[in-house]
Amino acid sequence: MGDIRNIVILTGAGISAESGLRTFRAEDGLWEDHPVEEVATPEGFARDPDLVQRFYDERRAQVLAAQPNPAHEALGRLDREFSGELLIVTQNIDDLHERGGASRVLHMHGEALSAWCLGCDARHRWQGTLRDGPACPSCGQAALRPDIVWFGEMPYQMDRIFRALGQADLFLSIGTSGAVYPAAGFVQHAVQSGARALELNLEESLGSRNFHETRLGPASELVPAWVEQVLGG
Ligand code: BV8
Repeated sequence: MGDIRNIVILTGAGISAESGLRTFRAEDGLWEDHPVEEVATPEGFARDPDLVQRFYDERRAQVLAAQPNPAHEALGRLDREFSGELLIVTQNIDDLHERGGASRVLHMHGEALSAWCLGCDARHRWQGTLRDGPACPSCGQAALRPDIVWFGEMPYQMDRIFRALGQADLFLSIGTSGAVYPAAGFVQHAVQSGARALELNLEESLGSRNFHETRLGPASELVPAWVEQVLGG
């Protein structure tokens, strides 16, 4: 692994599963009899804002109650000790990568602990409820929505992500089913740009065929072992 100078890591709900945050597949994508795709959309928010605000209030509270697991902490160690280029692109809206010690983290689908004002476009760190229409700290309007990328919305910082994928010599995917685009297409882009592709997941994913190697098992075991291999190697 000595020749690895530029790593891009994509993480999904599976890396936070052992921290007690449920994955989408485990939930069968349902919440109060609504498919997540229905709740996590601008149309769903327009149709029933209180239902959607309750959904994210609940996710926000779960994130605050969760703790990073050994997989998050191993990536924190990698971030501190790996001297090359590193970018952790996460689909997750929790802050467990940061609390696990990583700093080079990009939340492509937004963050549960951030609120976005539709009145003035400001974003604010937010831990409480958004249900009762709190005033935006910047403009005072009651126009705050979860700072989350919903289905049909453009994920954040796509240009930066594709630049990193084009320069990576290792693309690592951890705990994602490969069901959601554009994240699910990142591996092909990285491989076309010459990167080696490694997948760490509990089970075969929809994208496993795109990887040079897939290791099956829980992230809390596979990720620390891989970090040791990269840093020790
Ligand atoms: C966009 C925030 C365009 C919300 C999320 C038809 C075909 C192809 C694409 C589409 C289509 N129809 C629509 C689309 C596009 C759509 C899409 O891909 N839909 C899917 C359902 C087909 N994508 C979008 O809409 C995206 N935007 O395309 O914009 C555009 C263009 C121009 C201008 C404007 C817009 C936006 C997608 C983002 C949606 N928001 N999250 C929230 O979190 O509440 S997606 C959400 O679901 C997550 O963020 C994540 O991305 C996804 C779930 O995926 P995973 O993270 O992989 O989680 P999952 O549960 O599926 O899998 C967990 C894995 O972990 C499993 O494999 C399991 O085995 C493993 N695991 C479990 N335990 C462990 C483990 N592994 C290791 N250790 C363990 N212990």
